[in-house]
Amino acid sequence: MTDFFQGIGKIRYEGPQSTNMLAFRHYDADALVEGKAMRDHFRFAVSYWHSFRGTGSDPFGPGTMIRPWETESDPLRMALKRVDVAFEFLEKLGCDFYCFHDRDVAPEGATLAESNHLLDVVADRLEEHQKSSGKKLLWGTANLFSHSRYVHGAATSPNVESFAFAAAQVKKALEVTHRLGGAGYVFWGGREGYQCLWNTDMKREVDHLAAFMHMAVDYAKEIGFTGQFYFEPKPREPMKHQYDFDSATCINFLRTYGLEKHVKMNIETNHATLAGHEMQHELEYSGMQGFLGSIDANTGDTLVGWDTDQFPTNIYLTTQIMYSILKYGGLAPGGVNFDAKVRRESFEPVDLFHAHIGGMDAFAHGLKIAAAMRADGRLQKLLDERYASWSGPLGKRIESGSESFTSLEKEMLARGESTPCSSGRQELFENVFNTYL
Ligand code: XLS
Ligand code: NI
Ligand code: NI
Repeated sequence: MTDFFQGIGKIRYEGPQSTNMLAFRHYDADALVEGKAMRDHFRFAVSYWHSFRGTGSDPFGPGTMIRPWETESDPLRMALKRVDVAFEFLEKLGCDFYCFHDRDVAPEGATLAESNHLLDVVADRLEEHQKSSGKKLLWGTANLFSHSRYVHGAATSPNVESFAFAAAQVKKALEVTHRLGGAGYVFWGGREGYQCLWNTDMKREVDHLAAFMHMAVDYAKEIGFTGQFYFEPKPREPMKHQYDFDSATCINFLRTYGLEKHVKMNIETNHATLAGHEMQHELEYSGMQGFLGSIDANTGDTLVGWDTDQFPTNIYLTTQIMYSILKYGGLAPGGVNFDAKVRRESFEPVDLFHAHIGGMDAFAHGLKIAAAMRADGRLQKLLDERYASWSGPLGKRIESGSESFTSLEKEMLARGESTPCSSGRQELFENVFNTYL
């Protein structure tokens, strides 16, 4: 193996007592939880864009990252070398998957044909590494937001050729994802939204977005790509309003345009926060509708109002997430992708390890707690008690659809008044939750 991350060996599970910070305390890949290996619960992925293309730049200053391997001046040679770095990282970390945008892994050429060629060359290298390491592609996607041709959006651009170029770009990204055995493909809206409604034909734009997705679904069928499509909600940033606002909005869009059989949600924590929701809300909403597909694991900062994409370390959060994921039967073929970046101030290569180890451990810890909560069932019992009246004869008749306004009026005229409500016991529920932490 190469040795770009000098002095760092394979990260191993050492258990909760370990004081070695380059070891896992909770993530034990083959350990079984609810009869399933941890690695299969999570299907952890590293985001190529943040970890291998992130420079640490922000609106106030340039990049700060020290990446000793960034030495090649030729963009293609550098792209190929970076693949070696990325796979060394995956192997040392013991992470099974990665995710990429087309333009993260390969440089953009002067023409579409040239860009496609460059992507093919890099895909060869990715394929070689996948074969020799056993690492896999969780999902691929296309960058439809950085280039100036997408200044007004891609699938929702008022410029038809931006739409057409984006279609060609996604066609290629799908081919490469398919060739690399990708388990999925993500649509994140990028600049699909608006800054001002006076200059925006919203109906036309949203119709175009749907047409675009249908073309992707059709093309996947044509080439035999059977991976799962995902739609990733985000309410704003860079646009004032993005059409993929939150799960409820996305699911409504998919159903309206007949895409519901083909596309599920890829839920990201920081995007949920931006939408004014908790991650748990987004997971529950998608899960109850049968649209929970995959997650982008990160977290925001309540004191900073933008998408800070921080690594998740909060056990309370990861427990909530894993509780919902277990409830809805797991994520596969989706997984837990660290769409997260090390802080601008954390500029050394070793910080990439600390960040991912911490995230994986926080999730593994959360999984153990969530499984213990489910095994013991105290919280579920309290929840069932709260809804106990619905398990009586009247509730059963309503839930099975055999009651009407008229029959219910008759029932309540006879009863006179409803029985008093019982306490919601929110504090008790919260206290019970804390007993597991
Ligand atoms: C940006 C998104 C992006 C998608 C992939 O905010 O999270 O990284 O996950 O295009
Ligand atoms: Ni994301
Ligand atoms: Ni994000």
